Parts: sequence; C-alpha cells; structure tokens
Amino acid sequence: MDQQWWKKAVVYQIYPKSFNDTTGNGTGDIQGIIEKLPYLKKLGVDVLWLTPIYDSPQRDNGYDIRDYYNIYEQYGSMEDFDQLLKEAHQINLKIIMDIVINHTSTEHEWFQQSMSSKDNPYRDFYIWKDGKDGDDPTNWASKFGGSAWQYEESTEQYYLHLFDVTQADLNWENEEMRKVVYQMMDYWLLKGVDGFRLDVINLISKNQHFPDDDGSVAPGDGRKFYTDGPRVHEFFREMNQEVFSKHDIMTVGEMSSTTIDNCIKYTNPERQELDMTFNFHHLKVDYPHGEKWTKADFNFHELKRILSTWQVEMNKGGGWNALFWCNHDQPRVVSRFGDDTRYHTESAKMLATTIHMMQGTPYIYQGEEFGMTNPAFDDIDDYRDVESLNMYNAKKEEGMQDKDIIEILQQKSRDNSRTPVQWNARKHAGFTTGTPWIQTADNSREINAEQAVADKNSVFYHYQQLIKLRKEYDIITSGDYQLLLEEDNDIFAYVRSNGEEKLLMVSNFYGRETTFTLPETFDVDGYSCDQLLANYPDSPKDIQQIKLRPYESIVYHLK
Ligand code: TEU
Repeated sequence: MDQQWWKKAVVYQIYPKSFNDTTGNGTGDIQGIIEKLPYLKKLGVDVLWLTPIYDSPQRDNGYDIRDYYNIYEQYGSMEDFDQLLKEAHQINLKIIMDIVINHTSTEHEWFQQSMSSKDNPYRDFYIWKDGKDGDDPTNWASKFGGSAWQYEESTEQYYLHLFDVTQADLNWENEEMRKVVYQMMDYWLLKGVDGFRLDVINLISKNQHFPDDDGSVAPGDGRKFYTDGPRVHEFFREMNQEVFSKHDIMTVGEMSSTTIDNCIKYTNPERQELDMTFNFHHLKVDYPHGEKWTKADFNFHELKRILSTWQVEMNKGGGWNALFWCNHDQPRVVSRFGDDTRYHTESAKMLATTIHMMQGTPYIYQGEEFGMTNPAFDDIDDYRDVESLNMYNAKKEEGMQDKDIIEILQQKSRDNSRTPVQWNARKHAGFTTGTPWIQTADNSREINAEQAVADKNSVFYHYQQLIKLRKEYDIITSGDYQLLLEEDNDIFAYVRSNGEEKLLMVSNFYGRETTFTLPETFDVDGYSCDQLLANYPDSPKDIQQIKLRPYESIVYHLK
C-alpha cells in the first residue's frame, strides 16, 4: 500500500447543500451525490471531500455541529451515507469527511450540559471565563463580526466563540474532551472513510493567559493568541497517534492566517502531524491592507510571489501543500482572477493550468470544472451566508449606502460559491424540481455541466486532462519549482525541474496580448520540447519567444 497515495491524488470538494437535490425540497442531498458519481468518475478525480453533513441547526451550513454521529436529516440518513461510501469505493473514489472540532453548535449536548452549571462535568469542555471589570474577558473579535465572547446569565460567565455566537469553541486543554473527540473521529474511520479535512484546526490551542489584543494589526484582533497556538503541534501529534496512524488515510488541515514555518511542521511526515495544509495567503491579494470587506482589484505580483514562496519553501522543508483557487468560502476564481464573460473558457482553463502544474494536491470545488461564476446577486434578500449578513448589518450601521454594500458582497460574499451547481439549462439549472435554498446564477443556460460534457473543447475536459497529466508525469508531483519573469505585469510562468526533465508553464493572466521571452538563464540546449497542454487550438511550439493571446496558457515538457 502506497502510504502517500494522496500526493498523486486530485480531490473534488462537494458542498452537499448546493450539489444536487433529489427530493425536491430545494436542498441538495446524499442521494444527489450518489447520482453524480459517474460524472465525477468521468472527470477523473480520486477523492471526494464532503463539507459537513452531520446533524446541525445550519446557522453556518453545517460548520455548527449538533451531533457528530448523525446525518443532517435534509441530506438523508446514515443508510444513505453508507450507500454513498460503498458505491464510491466500488469505483475507486475515496471519501473524506469535513470534521469541525474547534467548536460545536451551542445546541450540541456537550454545550447544553456545559452551560447548565459551573460544576457540570462538561463545563470544562468549553472555554468559560469571568468578565473583566464588567466587560468581556478579552477584547477579541469574532471572525464573523462583534465580540468573540457571549455572556450567559445563568452561570454569570462568558463563553468563547471565534465564529458565530452559536459556534462555541471547545477547550482543547481538557483531556477528556480530546479523548471523546478522538473516539468520534475513529468512529468515522472505522466506517471506512478515507480521511479528514479538519476545519480551522490551527486555532484549537489558545494562549491560556487570554491577554487583550493591543490592536496593532486591527482593533481587537486577537488572532495572535490562538493562531498556531502554544500546544497545537502537541495536539496534532496526539491526534495522529491516537487516530490517524491506525488507518491508511489522508488528512488536510485548514489553516487560518498561518505561517510557512508552521505548515512545514504540520506536514513534514517525520513529525507525524497532518498530511497537508490549506493556507489562504494567496487569496488575500484582493484584500487591500488585509481588509476583506472592500471592493478591490487583485494584486498580480503579490499572487505570484505568495504562491511561489509557498511552492519553494514547503518543498525545502519537506512539507506538502493543498493547491486550490476555490472553496465554499471563496468567490469563484473565473470571476475573481479571470474574465467570466468574453474570455470565460480561456481564462477558466488558464487558471486551472496555473494551479494544477504546481507541487501539491489539487482541489477542485464543485462547478469549478466547467467554469461556474459569481452570481452577482443585487438584492440583500438573495444572500444567505451568516458572515455576509452580519457584514451587511455592520456596514449599514456605519452608514454605508445599500448599493455600495451590495457591490462589496457581489465581489466578496461566501455565497458567490454556494449557488446551486448548474447541471443543465433547465429550470433552476437542473439542481432541484422545487425552490432552491439559494438562487441559481442566471447564466446556467450557457454555463452548465451537460453542455460542458458535450463539448470536447470545454473547461471540463481541460480539467480532465490536467488530472491525467498528474498521473502520467511524476515531475508534477516531485519537481522543484522556480518562478520565471517575476517582475512581468501579465505573465505567470514557472519551471518545474527533476533531474534531466523540465516542465515549463506559461500563463497570460490578462485579456491583452503579450510576449513571453525565455530568460537567458534558462538553458534549453540539448532538450527536446513537447507541448503538453494549451487553451488555444494552435499555440506556438517554439519556447524562445511566445506570443500569448488573451489568457493563453501553455505547458511544455522538456527532456
Ligand atoms: O472557515 C474558516 C475561515 O476562517 C474562513 O475561511 C472564513 O470563512 C473567512 O475567513 C471569513 O472571512 C471554516 C469553514 O470553511 C467555514 O465555512 C466556516 O464558516 C468556518 O470555518 C467556521 O467553522
């Protein structure tokens, strides 16, 4: 058994709520996933990551878990899940679960117990503190707005919630709590799931002094007191020993505001913590001065610099990256860094190539494989996301005009990626026969899976090709990475090298023509050069000087 099979795997992320509804209740379900297994197999992915499907009041679409041992009833039953797992395994698709163990829903039994009295055995499963001079225990802000502390009158203490007020942070200092969490994880692995995506897992260890933030980064920030916290590596090693090491699985940690040094430690196999990490630095290049909630262009130079630094440094330190543009918290990449109208197909393919030829394990988010776009909702009533709604209310209170807030949401809201998968050109994009829980984007006639599968030049087949290349060319997994033309304003180009072999990836990131000139330092004497992939039919074969059309992207193999 290849212990590191996930190094050559491609993962497909499913957000079940918006994937495929078979009951007509407007919400996706597990049977809907089963129905689409042949489609996913055709695409060629190896692993499916399901965002949380556990029983939950759905304040944060399942990231608020009420019962880790049950399935959210609108998604189906445990029998449905077992069937999905079995049918996926029959066609060699693995399934990883999203596990949320930084916090639970306040409706979770543990929290209900914990809240009931100070001497309840579950009290210490969560983080309860006295107030300070009649105020919150610290000045930390919740990531979804407002204070990170909520006062509970009955026991006259505050509990910590880094996210929504209904998402109470678990107390990882408590050994008993850790034990029952590990048992729960083991339950899923014994069922046969193939691993975990661990939600905001680098936030589990809090600085036990609970200091106030001095506001040097942002008012009441607090992140430095719980991000990559004091005992986080110790907890991962324990989790690995107690749970992961007993199974042949993959683990990917979602790392909020992390550092390369920590991610190397998290994922270097010698340390026995996790297999790979998501980080988000490359997706903050349109957050000027770190501010998400503002309309802004993206900084192309920063994008190249950040992705390249992570490529080089993680490799040097023996770590492993998860590669991605999209997920359920991020806007659609073709709308964000590409052109979702005139050059929709070209730019969607270009972006796919640029990320897939890097070192790491690529993740494709549902709909990305045929170029789904942001929906550009212009009415606040179309938005569903708790973070977006909180932000809307906060900006309103600050006196911002409705129109201006909507413009920000159209660019930044997490709902941009949560609209129903556009399966075909029929009503509600073929997602449901009922009323979808969130509106579909209005371009499903032109952009949908059915159309993409019918067109051999579609974005879908480009992704299929990228997945195949990863299996055929070891260099994609193992080659070193070097950024070329760092200062170029239009071109993202890099070389992967592996002994005598090289891959050259060249992408034009803009809708204007430009010319790539091979740097003199790049010695190609004695190499023969093949073109592996392109997004225009007749792209140039000679790599000395390449005239690039809008969003043109080409991969060459040199031997
Ligand atoms: O997200 C963690 C997280 O911090 C973000 O991606 C967050 O949505 C963004 O920074 C807000 O601006 C994870 C999940 O992916 C997300 O869906 C959950 O809401 C969150 O954790 C809480 O469980």
